Amino acid sequence: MAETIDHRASACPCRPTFTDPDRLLATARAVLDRNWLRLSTVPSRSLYPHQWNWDSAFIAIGRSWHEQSRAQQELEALFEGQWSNGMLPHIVFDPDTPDDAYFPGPRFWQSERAAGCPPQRATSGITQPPLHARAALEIYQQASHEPEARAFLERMYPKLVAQLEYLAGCRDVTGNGLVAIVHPWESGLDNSPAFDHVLDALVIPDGALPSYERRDLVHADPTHRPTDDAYDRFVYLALAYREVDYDDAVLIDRSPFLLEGPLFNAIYLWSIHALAEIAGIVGGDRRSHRAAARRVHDALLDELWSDEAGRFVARDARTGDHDPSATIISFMPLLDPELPPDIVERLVGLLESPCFHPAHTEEHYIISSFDLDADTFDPQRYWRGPVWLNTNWLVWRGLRQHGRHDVAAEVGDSMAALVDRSGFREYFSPLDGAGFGSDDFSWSAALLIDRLLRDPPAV
Ligand code: 9WN
Repeated sequence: MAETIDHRASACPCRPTFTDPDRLLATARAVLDRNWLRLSTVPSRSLYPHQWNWDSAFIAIGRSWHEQSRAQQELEALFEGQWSNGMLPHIVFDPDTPDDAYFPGPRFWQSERAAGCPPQRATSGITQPPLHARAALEIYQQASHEPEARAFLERMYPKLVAQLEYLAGCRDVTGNGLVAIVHPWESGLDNSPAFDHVLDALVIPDGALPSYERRDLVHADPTHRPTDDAYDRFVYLALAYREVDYDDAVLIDRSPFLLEGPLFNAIYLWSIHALAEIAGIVGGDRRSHRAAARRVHDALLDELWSDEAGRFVARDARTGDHDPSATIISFMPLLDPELPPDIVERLVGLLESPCFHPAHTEEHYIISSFDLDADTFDPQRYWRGPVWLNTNWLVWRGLRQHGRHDVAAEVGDSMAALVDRSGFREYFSPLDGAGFGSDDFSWSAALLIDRLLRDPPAV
């Protein structure tokens, strides 16, 4: 029987602590098993009963440690929904799940209106952060059966190239190398305060919204989810894209929401570097990927780094305005392996400041999704304050990449401590660790597996 280790004994009293990593690991694997649906994993059986884009990349990374074949299958199933222009949809709908199990479902998106949607799969019409090349590479690196993993990479390489070429070709709207998102759902951080300044200015014409029923509120407390007002904006923007049959050229000409953000672009850059490594394994052209990475790196620093604020900021590609709020996206360029050391230091300083580090009370957790000192900080409402395990994991990986293992350890330990306290919830209060949203949430399980196995807690 596995020995129970109490990490509380050795840790500083104000550091997040947890017990029995073996039990956490076993429970995480059981969550992923329960959420496996024939060929892929649902984020949650209740709230999100289909396959989601960046969720699947996180899930595949977690699975890569102990089940190579399901990890590969996860990504291959997702790419069944890829459009012929390379766009990888943010939802690939399960054909056997009723349309009204999730809103907006396939009848809302009408993906068949887009010329390139695969005929056999209904999908949404927008994308999400492109973590998949990184996930594919990590599956290869963890694989117990190398020839099978190499064949998997050979199948995936052209699809991953197409995905990233779509972004470079159709979403680099200002020609600076950065990719713009056209909808808050594309960010993965739907109601983040980072989008307030654009969404608050959005005027929805009378009669432009159909009546619709939110399904999320059947499964979750309304005070923990985006407001109805935010949903109206999400639905209105999705309809505007649908009305032009998901034609990027037309949309980009008209869309009121065009945002170059540090999270989407940092993940894009991390994946371009992964693609260069994959190219080296399967005999592709590494140099073109390295050149693409250099361009995104330069643009991140030139366009999205604010020396004055000491953080990365989102930019409205239409007006050039920068978002004034301090949110979790500020840290994401830590994923850039070439981020200059002085900028890494500034970001570590921000992470340790009162904006993201709750006062040293006995119980507190990092990293909140929004500035703890902001007037509108809300510890319970979705992306407007709670800690999420996926954003912690991205910052944790970024810090480790830059050799900041000291700070990374606190971020990684918060992940385990939150799950130890509240289970595999979707998000958590940074103030007391209470859990919200779905339980049995897949990426919370998958990324905790990666955290515990990549950096095993000291015995
Ligand atoms: C809309 C599935 C997804 C995540 C997103 C998260 C949430 C959907 C929703 O759930 O968004 O895509 O209905 O709220 O914000 O990051 O991919 O887990």
